[in-house]
Amino acid sequence: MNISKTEILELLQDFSDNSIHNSVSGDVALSPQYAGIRIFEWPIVGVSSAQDEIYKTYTNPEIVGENYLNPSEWMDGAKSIISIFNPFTEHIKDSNAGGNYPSDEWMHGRIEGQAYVTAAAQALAELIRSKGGKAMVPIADERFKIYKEPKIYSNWSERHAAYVAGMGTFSLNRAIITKKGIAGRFCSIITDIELTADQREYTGLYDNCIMCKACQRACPVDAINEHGKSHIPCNIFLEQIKAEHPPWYGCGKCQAGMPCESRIPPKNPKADYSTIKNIYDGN
Ligand code: B12
Repeated sequence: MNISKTEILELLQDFSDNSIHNSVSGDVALSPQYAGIRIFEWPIVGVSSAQDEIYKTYTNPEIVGENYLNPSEWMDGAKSIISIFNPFTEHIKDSNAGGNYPSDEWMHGRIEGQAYVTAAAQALAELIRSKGGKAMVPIADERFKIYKEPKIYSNWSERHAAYVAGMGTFSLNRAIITKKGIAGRFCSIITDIELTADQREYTGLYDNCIMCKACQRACPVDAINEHGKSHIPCNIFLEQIKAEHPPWYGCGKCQAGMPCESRIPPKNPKADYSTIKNIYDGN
């Protein structure tokens, strides 16, 4: 059983261009003008090995959490993890830059966008299965769970899989900055096919962040400071938005319009990462 990274990318690009899930349908559009807008551009992909030692550290409560399940716990015989980053279209990003309230388009990106992201990962898993391999999508598995105690985290973290797969590093606001930027959504697939793992072109957790603090200034609820982002005020704000627009919500002011929105910003030799706390206020 063999599948190349080129085949993987081609499938995802084709899905991106042709799936009905990659646009807002008229039935759910928050306003008729959003009907048919495209949600994501073509994705980028990174691969990590299920044997990578970093995965073994993720049950540490200071990294992900004690209920974290490593790739072999999700799937017997796991060999590779494919991490996919789906960058939002310019329309979605531009609509949400500035202000203190998420744009309707961004909220569509959060809700309908997540449906697309899962569907694309499932389509790739299906391709692998059709060729005789095993594949599963953790966030679509019935065991996937988000915990609220002792902090907010899930038993499979897309950002932490992306970090191992060489996709990018964390930022002051803790989201991952990839070569296609920060504004987008991740998904991942665990498979028993052996793909060559990508090299990580970084050594530090925050290497792609230039510590410009633009996200700190943009956060509507002051959740970000020099220590990083406290997930609690961020979560409270998201809950408030959801109560106002069920089931839609989102924020992303720390992503849209930022210097890292669509790329890794040019390095800042003066960036000082020493103030960032890897774990902030227990969250
Ligand atoms: C729960 C959750 C939240 C919680 C926050 C809780 C949290 N802890 O992250 C709330 C509801 C507040 C939230 C908010 C948002 N979220 Co959210 N969220 C998630 C979810 C479901 C799980 C996150 C998780 O488990 N984190 C684990 C914890 C422990 O992470 P952490 O503390 O930040 O990690 C630090 C430590 O691990 C530390 N560290 C210390 N030692 C070491 C050692 C090593 C080796 C490593 C790697 C790290 C490390 O480094 C990390 C960064 O500081 C993921 C989806 C998923 N299944 O992964 C999406 C996800 C993180 N969210 C996402 C987004 C987009 C958002 C929002 C912008 C909302 C929106 N869509 O409009 C906001 C703000 C994002 C931000 N800046 O953080 C995206 C991020 C995309 C990106 N570019 O990175 C994700 C990946 C969803 C997706 N499918 O793409 N989210």
